[in-house]
Amino acid sequence: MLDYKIIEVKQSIFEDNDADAKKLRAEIKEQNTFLVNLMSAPGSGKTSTLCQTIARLNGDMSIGVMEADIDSDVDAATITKAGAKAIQIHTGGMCHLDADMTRQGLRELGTEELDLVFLENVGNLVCPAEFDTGASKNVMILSVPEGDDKPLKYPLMFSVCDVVLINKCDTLPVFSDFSKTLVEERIHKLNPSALVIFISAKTGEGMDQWIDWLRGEVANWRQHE
Ligand SMILES: Nc1nc2c(ncn2[C@@H]2O[C@H](COP(=O)(O)OP(=O)(O)OP(=O)(O)O)[C@@H](O)[C@H]2O)c(=O)[nH]1
Ligand SMILES: [Mg+2]
Repeated sequence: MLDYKIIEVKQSIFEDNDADAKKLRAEIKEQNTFLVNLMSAPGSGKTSTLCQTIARLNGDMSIGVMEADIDSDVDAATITKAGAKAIQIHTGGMCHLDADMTRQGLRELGTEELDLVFLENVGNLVCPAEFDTGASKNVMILSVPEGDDKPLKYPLMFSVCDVVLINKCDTLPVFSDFSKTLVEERIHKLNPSALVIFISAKTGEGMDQWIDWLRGEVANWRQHE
């Protein structure tokens, strides 16, 4: 018997996803659950970063994770082992989640008693950027081996994010042509207010700054929005 549910979600029948996302944001605000949409290319370190995040926030906040994938449930199993409540969402071949698919996931996860929920979106840098999921904040991960030119190639993804985590910084000595200065310049040209944090989910580098940002945003959202 698995410790987590696996659900199949259907693409929304709503034509206006933006309006539905706005509605969902209000619904989850009522429940006092802060939702973060985490996006990246496959393998950039979403699940690893979430495991580190869960370990650091454990005891302070109750955390849930919705793992979205076209197939498989390996990430939900990893997150459950890390100590958070998880569900695996199968998207039926879709390469993104829209607001109603996110709503279906939240319903199955059960957000009562959860302070913070992460949606690990389907791994790719194109489709997820086009759909507002209803999350309070969008965060993306770019990992060092992918190269510092990705903001030039996938501008929409970098434009819709509140935070860009540059992961796998422990590999910088190997990928020595990756320029931290250049990648930050390219991101800020597209999105001047994006917060860029250099991290390693392997060594823990930069995690304090990421956790501080999360704590601050949750507290601010509870007070003001
Ligand atoms: N060296 C190094 N490896 C990392 C780091 N973060 C993740 N990895 C490795 O990168 C691989 C992919 O990590 P995941 O966390 O599964 O990445 P993901 O984005 O969740 O992958 P998908 O869900 O398949 O899109 C694994 O082998 C991790 O151990 C890091 O900071 N440094
Ligand atoms: Mg993953």
